[in-house]
Amino acid sequence: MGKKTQTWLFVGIIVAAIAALLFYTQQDSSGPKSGADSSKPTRIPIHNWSSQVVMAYVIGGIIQDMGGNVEYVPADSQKVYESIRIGDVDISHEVWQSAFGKSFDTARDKGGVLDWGDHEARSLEDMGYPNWVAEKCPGLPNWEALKNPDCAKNFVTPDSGGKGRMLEGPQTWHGDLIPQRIDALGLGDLWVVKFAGSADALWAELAAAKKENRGTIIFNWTPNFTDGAGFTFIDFPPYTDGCRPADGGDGKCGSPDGYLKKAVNEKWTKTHPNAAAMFKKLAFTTGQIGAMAAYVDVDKMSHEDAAKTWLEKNKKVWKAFQ
Ligand code: TMO
Repeated sequence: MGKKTQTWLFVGIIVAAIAALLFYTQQDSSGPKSGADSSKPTRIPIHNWSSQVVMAYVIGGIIQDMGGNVEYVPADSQKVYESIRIGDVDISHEVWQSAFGKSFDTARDKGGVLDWGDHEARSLEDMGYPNWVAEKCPGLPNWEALKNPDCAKNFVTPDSGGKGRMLEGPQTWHGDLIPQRIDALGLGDLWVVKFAGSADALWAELAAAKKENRGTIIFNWTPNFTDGAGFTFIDFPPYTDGCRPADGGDGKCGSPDGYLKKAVNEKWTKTHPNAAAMFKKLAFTTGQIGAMAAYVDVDKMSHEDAAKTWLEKNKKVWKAFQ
């Protein structure tokens, strides 16, 4: 073989090798080989309460640990189920029955959204008070204690027009659910419901009421950082299917002992089978979710740092989902 021919043969082999390499890397990124997840990011929604945001980064961290990619998408907590249905968002990791059950059911029934199972934690979302407030309204936690004008007067604030004030969360969570209920139960002459602009405004109200030693009733939920910190939910008449005005009822009912669910876009389960299997297994307890919130609302960590800390301290918990 002449020197020239040898050189050209060598160049030919190199070119073929590069072409083969390019072909295989291309194959890799253009879709899953059998059993592997697509490299397309899993889009995880971010809402406006602490455990949800921390858990978004926790789940993102678990997926990244499996070699997957993630993207965080700020999203409205009601509209997100339709976004998942049409494929703009891939998963939801905190579907709270009381607040979002109806939006979730509507999207699931249209097709494209799957129920991906419940967390171990049960959920409750309702009006309540820090325990030291009980003495300002004898008869609590029974809701009928609120019928007493001597109770309501201890909850008057400058913006309440002489009525007792209840502070609901942001209106995006439940619309007029609580004002409707207060009216339906005949409490409208004594009580007025105001909306907080953010979850932080609820916690600021707890601190301010304590400092001023005045009564306060706020919207709160469990699992949350307030679990075990002396917060009591008011006992309203029990929830029954269909009792809410949005479901055709008279609205004279409290919130359900609810599920805390996960939901997914159906196509994502096919393009990301490994992440989907992990997410189906993933189920957090009340204590685990409360801790995620506490890192932010008590320890004042950023959501990302809270997630990192949680992942570091709970490796056994999340490795078992993979
Ligand atoms: C949905 N939330 C936890 C704020 O009640």
